[in-house]
Amino acid sequence: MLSKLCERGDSVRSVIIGTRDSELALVQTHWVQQELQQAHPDYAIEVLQMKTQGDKILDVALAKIGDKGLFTKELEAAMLTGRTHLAVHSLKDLPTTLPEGLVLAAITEREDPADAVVMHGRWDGRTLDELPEGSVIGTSSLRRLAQLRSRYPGFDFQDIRGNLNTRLKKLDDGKYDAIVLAVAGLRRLGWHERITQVLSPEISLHAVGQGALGIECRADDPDILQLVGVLNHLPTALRCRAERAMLRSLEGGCQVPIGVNSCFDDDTLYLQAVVASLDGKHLIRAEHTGPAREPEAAGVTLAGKLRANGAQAVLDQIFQTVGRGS
Ligand code: DPM
Repeated sequence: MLSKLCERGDSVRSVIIGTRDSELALVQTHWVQQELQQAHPDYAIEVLQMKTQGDKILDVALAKIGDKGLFTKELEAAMLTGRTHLAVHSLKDLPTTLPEGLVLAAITEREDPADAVVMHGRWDGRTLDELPEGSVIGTSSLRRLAQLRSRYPGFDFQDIRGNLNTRLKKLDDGKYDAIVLAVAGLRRLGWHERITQVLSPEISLHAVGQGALGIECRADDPDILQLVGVLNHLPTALRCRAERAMLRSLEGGCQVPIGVNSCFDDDTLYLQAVVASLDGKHLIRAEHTGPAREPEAAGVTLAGKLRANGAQAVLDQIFQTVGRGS
């Protein structure tokens, strides 16, 4: 299939990566392009940029859109119609159930998956603990909102949209006292110096798959499956497969306030997770330790423990408010 599609000149075959055209997506995709090109010098690794639905509706609060695969649908259609061979996603933006015919072919080594605070200059040197009541904290993540609201009920949480540069500018303009973002995104875009505090798992459990990239391709494309295999990082893949199995089992989309933390050591997976109500009043927690050779089973068991601790009622309430999301 591949050779038929992309014969180019005598021997060089081109492999086309589809990507969103956001700055972060492009940095991530170019990294993947470089890695693949190094590992497979006989191929020409190319990039095709496109806009997804999520890139087009920037002024609506993400949580209110609630459509499945907001940032992935167009990229997936391009693979299914043969315009591209693979897609690079922030794993946390990739729904846990993929369209028929597509698979998660590789998961790259994870950046620090934690959340980070970027403080306004007027509070230089302070942490969230040291901000006064009423401080305005910018986030559009329901997961961050719920966990932070539980710990800091006195803060005024406000939505913030736009890409990283836009958000940093809104912060600098003085509309917010602090904003919360992923360490991984800030690092990849070269903004790590703006991080004033990395949030510990006690304060904020990260999103499922946060910090890792997911490489998606067609299930019936063995050449590409093999080609992208070099990108798979086993410890990250085991952790993320367990995290995704937990999320899939809870039927929570990427906009449902579910946080997780995982660790892989000595063939064992250590998992902890939280399901939080939007007002931050109910945080249902659970932990699970299990053999890493069955990451999905570990994730499903963790989901079962969350349910046993009362997560379903919290989830039902959230689904009523924001829909099931993606
Ligand atoms: C998802 C969430 C956010 C992104 C929700 C969450 C943050 C939304 C927002 C599922 N995807 O984390 O609870 O703040 O408006 C996103 C970011 C990255 C990938 C940015 C970020 C970079 C980190 C990574 C948006 N997707 O989380 O600050 O690659 O994991």
